[in-house]
Amino acid sequence: MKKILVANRGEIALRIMKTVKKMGIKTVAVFSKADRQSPHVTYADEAICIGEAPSSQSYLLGDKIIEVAQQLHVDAIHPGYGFLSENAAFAKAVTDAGLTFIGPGIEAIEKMGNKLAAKETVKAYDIPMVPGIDEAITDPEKAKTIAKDIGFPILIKAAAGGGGKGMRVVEREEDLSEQMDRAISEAVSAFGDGSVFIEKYVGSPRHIEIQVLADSHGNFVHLFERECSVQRRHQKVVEEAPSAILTPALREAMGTAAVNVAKSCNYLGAGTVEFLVDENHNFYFLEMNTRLQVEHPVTELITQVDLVEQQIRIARGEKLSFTQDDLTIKGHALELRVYAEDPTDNFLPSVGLLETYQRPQGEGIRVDDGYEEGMEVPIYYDPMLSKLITYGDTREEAIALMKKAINNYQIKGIKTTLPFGTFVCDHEAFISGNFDTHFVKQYYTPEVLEQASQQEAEIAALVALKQYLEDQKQLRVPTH
Ligand code: MV4
Repeated sequence: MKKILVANRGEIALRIMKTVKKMGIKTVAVFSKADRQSPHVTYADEAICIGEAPSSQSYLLGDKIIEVAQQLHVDAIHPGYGFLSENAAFAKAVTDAGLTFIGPGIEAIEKMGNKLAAKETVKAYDIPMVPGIDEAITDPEKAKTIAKDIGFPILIKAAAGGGGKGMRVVEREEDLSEQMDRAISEAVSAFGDGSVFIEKYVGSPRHIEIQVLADSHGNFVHLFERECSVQRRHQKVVEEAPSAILTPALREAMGTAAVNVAKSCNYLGAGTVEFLVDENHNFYFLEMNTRLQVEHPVTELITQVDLVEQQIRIARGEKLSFTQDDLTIKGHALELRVYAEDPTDNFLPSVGLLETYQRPQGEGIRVDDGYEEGMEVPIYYDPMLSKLITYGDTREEAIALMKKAINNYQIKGIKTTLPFGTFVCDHEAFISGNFDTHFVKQYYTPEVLEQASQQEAEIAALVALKQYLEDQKQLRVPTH
């Protein structure tokens, strides 16, 4: 493999290229007209403009990207996350064009892309799943029987769904048929597939996922967990590794289950198996993500494994150079997603000119980003500006470092979720580890940030006043 094209933009394109370059492989960037000045473009050995700013006219143009790859004699395509990364048709087109898709096979993408197909695929492996049904349902009467059997509250989910779309909690039997109609029509309009199914609703779950790697020689390992329970409307905000609540025994049980999920679909490369964990520490398989995830850096820090390097080695047909027994957890890592959003105004996107942009630096601090001072943050894409990642010996150390790093991050010109990160790190529930997926909804109001910034302003005013009085004293010293 001599040349890799990265079919993505922003921080992840840059992060992938850094490893590609480190491995002595040439990099090709593709970019839209809105990203001409982006670091991922200037960093690459070669860069080609593939279209207009909207991703439907650039980063989602699979055929165009493959055409560029062939013209530039590229060997492989890394899709990053989002865009074409979990598009089986794209993976197939890449392979059909004689190129290597850095990711799993087409069947694994297809099977894991549909929740019902995923349940079917893992059936033979005895993976714990939330009580429920494993086939699509349309008849409200049948649904009623099943729901009563499972016991309310139940959750209606779309088979093709993701990110919570098409999900409906139903508390009472009399609401079921109406909620089912809604779920079906939501699923049709969002995914073009109205298949829905029913599960027992887990009321206060934690979202814990396991990173896996699989090579083409039949070797599978897991790289422990990431806790992603701090999220807002299905958008993750803070992730960490390891989780504050997993015991070694539970970690091993979940790791084994994750590896079995990967085996069930003949997985290849890096993947993530998502679980819900309830109050009694029962875990249930939710779905598998067949891509490199946004939050992969926390796993890299605690395992000292470069996941992108592993993806490339696996795609080249190499055997994994380590076994499960070689892997251990060292230290604790936290990641804060810094969004260009205003946390005091309902997380409204805040795009525009990055007048000041200075990263925090120092030991235990990693910043994965795709912007520089003076750049415009475009409205066309995901509003994530950067990932602020800290690493320490303990969870307490990682949290303390995160607070310091947030304070040393200088961003002017746009609003960001940095103050929201401080709110999380200062919250008793987060510090104690006693939180679930309802954390943000449960504890966050814009007022808590305004109070915090009000307090900060008062302290600043007092400091200024003290200095002023000191200066006055000095001035009063007689000069003759
Ligand atoms: C659930 C659940 C409770 N019970 N399934 C949300 C997105 C999709 N990946 C699965 N999701 C959930 N499935 C049962 N049976 C609660 C959620 C859920 C959630 C899961 C992970 C992270 C954040 C979440 C926020 C709300 C609901």
